[in-house]
Amino acid sequence: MIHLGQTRSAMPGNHALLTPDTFVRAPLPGMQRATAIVHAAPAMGAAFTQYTAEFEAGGSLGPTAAQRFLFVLEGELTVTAGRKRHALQPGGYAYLPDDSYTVSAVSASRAAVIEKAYLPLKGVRRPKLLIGTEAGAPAAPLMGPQGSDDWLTVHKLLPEEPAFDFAVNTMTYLPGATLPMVEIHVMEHGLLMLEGGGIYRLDDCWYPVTAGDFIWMGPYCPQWFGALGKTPAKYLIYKDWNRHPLEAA
Ligand code: UGY
Ligand code: MN
Repeated sequence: MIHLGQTRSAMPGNHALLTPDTFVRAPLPGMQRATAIVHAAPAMGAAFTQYTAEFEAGGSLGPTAAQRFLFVLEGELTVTAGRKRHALQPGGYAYLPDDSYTVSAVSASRAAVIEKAYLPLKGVRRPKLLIGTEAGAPAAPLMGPQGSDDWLTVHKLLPEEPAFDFAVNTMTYLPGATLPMVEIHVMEHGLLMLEGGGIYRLDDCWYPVTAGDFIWMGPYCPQWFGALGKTPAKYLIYKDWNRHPLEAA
């Protein structure tokens, strides 16, 4: 197919929409039989890195100096810590506080990976290894200015403890559900569309979005979403969290 230079991808400054037709794969240092599509990185102004890791059977991630969050999209991964092994299937996730863990693929797999330098908080201990599943994570309707909205469910994948300096949630919208307000906030977001689609407002642009798309929202980027179609729309969303803006700057 000839694209004639057309794409839905856009990078106007304080946000980015990156669609699969523009993804470029390149291994990160230390990856074995695996490659990465780097969606968000300091080069674009983000204070974190997010990529999709694609593994062959037996493939593995390289080391990182940062804390790491993994969410399995397809296949099966093993997180090894000393003699302990944790199997992660689709919807399974892991928070790895440091580099003492290896991540390898049992079969051909894909995972969303988020990496961020840890911001310590005085008097608070760093978080430990955490393994979970989306289905087992606490779920609640989103609270908006008019109260809660049962059409929009949030699964909080990380505990709401000050030790964590970021949050990762899934948000599931029934068809027709919307964010209850245009949000403008200091936190940035990395967002991977997992299912369905709709319209995302980012700053003063309205974009059609669908499963597989990635969105980065910089601090204070106006944002709103409405789900379209006959099936729910779901996304995985990262935000920096629990830290004073003066510390994070
Ligand atoms: O957590 C959030 O800020 C979330 N409600 N933002 C979003 O979905 N764009
Ligand atoms: Mn938001």
